[in-house]
Amino acid sequence: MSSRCRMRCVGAVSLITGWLLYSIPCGAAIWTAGTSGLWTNPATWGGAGFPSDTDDAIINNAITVTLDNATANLNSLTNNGVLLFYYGWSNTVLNSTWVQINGTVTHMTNTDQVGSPSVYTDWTPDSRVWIVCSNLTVAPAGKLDANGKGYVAKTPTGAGLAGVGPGGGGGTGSDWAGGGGYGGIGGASGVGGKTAGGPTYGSAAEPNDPGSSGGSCYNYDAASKGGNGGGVVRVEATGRVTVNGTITVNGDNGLSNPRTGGSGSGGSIYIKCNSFTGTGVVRASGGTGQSWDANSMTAGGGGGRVAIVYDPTAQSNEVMPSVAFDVSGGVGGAIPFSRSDSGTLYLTDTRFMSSRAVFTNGLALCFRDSTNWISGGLTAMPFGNSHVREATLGRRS
Ligand SMILES: [Ca+2]
Repeated sequence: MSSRCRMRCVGAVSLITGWLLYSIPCGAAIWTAGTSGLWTNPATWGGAGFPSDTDDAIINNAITVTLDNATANLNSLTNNGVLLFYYGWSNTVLNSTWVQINGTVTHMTNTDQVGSPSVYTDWTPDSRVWIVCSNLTVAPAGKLDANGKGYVAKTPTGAGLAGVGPGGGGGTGSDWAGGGGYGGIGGASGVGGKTAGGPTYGSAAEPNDPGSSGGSCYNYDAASKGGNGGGVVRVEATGRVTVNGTITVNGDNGLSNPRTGGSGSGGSIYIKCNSFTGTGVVRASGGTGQSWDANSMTAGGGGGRVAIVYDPTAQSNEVMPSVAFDVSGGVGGAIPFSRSDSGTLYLTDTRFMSSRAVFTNGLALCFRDSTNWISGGLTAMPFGNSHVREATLGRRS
């Protein structure tokens, strides 16, 4: 049931960020989801309809609302529970002037499992987090979590199975399989690198693809399945995006029992905004490999892709972010050939980094220690494979 806007609309969500005080102005009516269900089902909101243009929507703690179509053009959404984006790549979008994430936002796992690795047009993604807003705030306890929601690995059936997605890892080995690729190449696996990791694909400046899965091993069961790729988070904001919590689209680890599936690659995070700030974590790392025994080493998944695109003038007036970015490739099992490449982090310019940072055509790679941005770049690992590299951006936890 909706109700008229009261003062709590402003007071409950006021934030102080640096010297800036801002709050969510009242919309036309407040709708509160107190029952889990579909966004478009009136029962979710008390039975009298669902949020329409210029309204405020609140999802209560412990309630899951499944977004099954585009929302109206809301004034605000305050999510204290779970907002689940259902299938509908081109129409399932949250439209809201103000978005406050205190709980969890996620999406369905992508379903396409038919196609060839390395053939981009074979793959049709069907679920992602997609937010179109003016201002988005992810509170310290809030999270946009699409870990393992990209392309899903196949269960072994007696033959080696390639990974799923444009960067699916190889699956020809009896005891090992390659990691999925995306922003970075997936790790190869096996003595001499017999089973290849998956390739890179997609855009660094506007990433919008799910991560790919690792391959699955020959003649073993579900316990040797590859890891799924990471999912997709897309934010288009005309104002400020503040990330004090976490945004993660990591690939899953390959399973190892008794043989090994390749790990999944990280997915994509694209944030286009006027300005960006916060103290949280943005991560699209590949899954970590496992070691069952000396003949069974899983490959790591390649890193995903992160792009933060802002207006340089607006950003120059913004509180400097201390967000940690991580697009690392997953570390493989004990055999060093199992390592993978890091992914890509794209930023509009160099202002987030010290003068020591390394840049190539707008692509920035850097580390952050506990207090400062420091330069990083890639470290070549001396294992005789030109694309076997590893890098970590930001802190790992
Ligand atoms: Ca397909």
